[in-house]
Amino acid sequence: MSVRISKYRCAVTTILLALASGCVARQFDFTRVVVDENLGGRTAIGDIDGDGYNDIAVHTWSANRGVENDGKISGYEYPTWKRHSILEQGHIFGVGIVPADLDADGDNDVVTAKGNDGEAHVFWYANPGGAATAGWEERKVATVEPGSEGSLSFNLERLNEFQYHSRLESGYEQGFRTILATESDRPYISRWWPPGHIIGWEHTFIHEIADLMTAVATGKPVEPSFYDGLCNQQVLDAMQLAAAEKTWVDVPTA
Ligand SMILES: [Ca+2]
Ligand SMILES: [Ca+2]
Repeated sequence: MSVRISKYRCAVTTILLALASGCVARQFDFTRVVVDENLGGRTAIGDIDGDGYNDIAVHTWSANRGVENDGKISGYEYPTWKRHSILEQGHIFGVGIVPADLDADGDNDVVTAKGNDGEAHVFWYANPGGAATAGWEERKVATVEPGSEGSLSFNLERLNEFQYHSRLESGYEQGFRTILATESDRPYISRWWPPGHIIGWEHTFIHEIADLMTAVATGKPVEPSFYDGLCNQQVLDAMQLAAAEKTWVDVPTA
């Protein structure tokens, strides 16, 4: 048995060495290109002018975290990287920019945020088509309403984090901060790894079953309940109906 293990280890070691040597020997030949040495910001990749090649959209913050009116939204055209202005002057702020064909006309539009730490709005800019060098129409999607005492924000793609903003702090300390919710005094996480180690999507189902079995065993209700699920579905149904009919829709009381 020991001979077999030794041969197996030897074979594995040989394969790993071969892979490692292959990785070391392989060269990636990148050329550094400066797209714009005077303007920077959050970037996104997408075909802006519809020629089949990806361009770069850049979202440049205004001074003083969006307070000043000097932010810009730009498109840099591949392969010349010539800059075209999508918005030349605005209170540009927020976490980034996303190219997407919102109006399904075949051209990528861009979605981004405007505002500052005290107020925020979501806008999309309609691609005029063709070379897309000018004429981007600004269309407002929503105003983000901050809470009177602060705000919480959660992104499902970052399951272990949330964004926290408190208005109770002094003005110069205010702003969203990212909290990694893996300390053991938070619900559920104490059943898993030490602080700083994240859990994933599958763990939510394990706890869902555990909560259900505990509720059955103890006779105590569990939350969220089927009633909470019904309320959630009613909100989603109202959103779909509002989008289809392009009007406000009341959410029924469950
Ligand atoms: Ca392009
Ligand atoms: Ca479009």
